[in-house]
Amino acid sequence: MTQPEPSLLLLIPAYNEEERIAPVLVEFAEYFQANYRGKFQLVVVLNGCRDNTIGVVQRIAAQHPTVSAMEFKDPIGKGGALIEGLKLAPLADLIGYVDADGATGPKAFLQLVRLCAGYDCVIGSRWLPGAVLHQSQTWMRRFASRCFHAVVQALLWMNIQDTQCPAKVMRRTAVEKIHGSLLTADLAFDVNLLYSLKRGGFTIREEPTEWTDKAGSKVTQTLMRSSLVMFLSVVRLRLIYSRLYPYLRKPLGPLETWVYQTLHAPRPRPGPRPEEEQK
Ligand SMILES: Nc1nc2c(ncn2[C@@H]2O[C@H](COP(=O)(O)OP(=O)(O)O)[C@@H](O)[C@H]2O)c(=O)[nH]1
Ligand SMILES: [Mg+2]
Repeated sequence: MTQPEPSLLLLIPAYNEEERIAPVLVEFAEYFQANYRGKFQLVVVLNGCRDNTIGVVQRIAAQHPTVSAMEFKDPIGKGGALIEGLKLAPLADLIGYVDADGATGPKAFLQLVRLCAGYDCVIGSRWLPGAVLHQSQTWMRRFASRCFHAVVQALLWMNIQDTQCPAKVMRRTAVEKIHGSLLTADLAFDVNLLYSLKRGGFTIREEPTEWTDKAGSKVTQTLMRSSLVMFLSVVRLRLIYSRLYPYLRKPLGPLETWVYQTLHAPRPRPGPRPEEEQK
């Protein structure tokens, strides 16, 4: 008899996704029901949606009991939504996330899940040889992505080619250990997550994945502003882990509030107090 597989919780952050999310939820629910020999739960984490994403998710959830939703009224951002979703980590052995637009399909995600047997975290990569891009991002997005990668590498030295691919899966133990150090609510959340895992001594495997860029991205519509916010969040992360941070924490507080408010970006969680151990 074949061994059961670890229980799996898949989070999907969603903001105004009523047009794109339904087929993705059905595809994941059906694929995992047919192909996964462990408990599977899919939780959509919504916040501040101005459309009927919640209605669409509830309709699918009524037909597929593995699907459910968590909704937050405040504009907590994609990172903020994932920080909330990751609080559900005790529900499963493995916790992962993908985007609501189906850029990563269930088959590609399951490949990452199965690799997680040997690592604490497995992340999909669009920039490693072997990646299959059925539809690439626009050249502007790819250019922005490589500039961002250069900044992340220069400041944090993680040697990860694609920190931003939203196809990641982690062991519960790793998520629980680092959750308190997840402070970034915007799209640089992934960098914060990976940096915390590295600092915690957890193993990360970057694996070429299959990817189809989808129309309807909200990030592309606000690329300049999103990129600036992400850049500032990576600099902030660097500062938080610098020796100077105990002296910078106080003066930076009001500046941070002003910057994120001015840029209409979700506010990060406050950095650790000097007496708190930096994890
Ligand atoms: N919960 C939540 N999800 C968000 C927010 N902003 C973006 N997302 C989700 O993040 C994912 C990526 O967004 P998308 O516009 O496709 O960006 P792209 O694929 O990077 O171009 C999608 O699942 C969005 O619904 C947000 O503020 N809150
Ligand atoms: Mg997308």
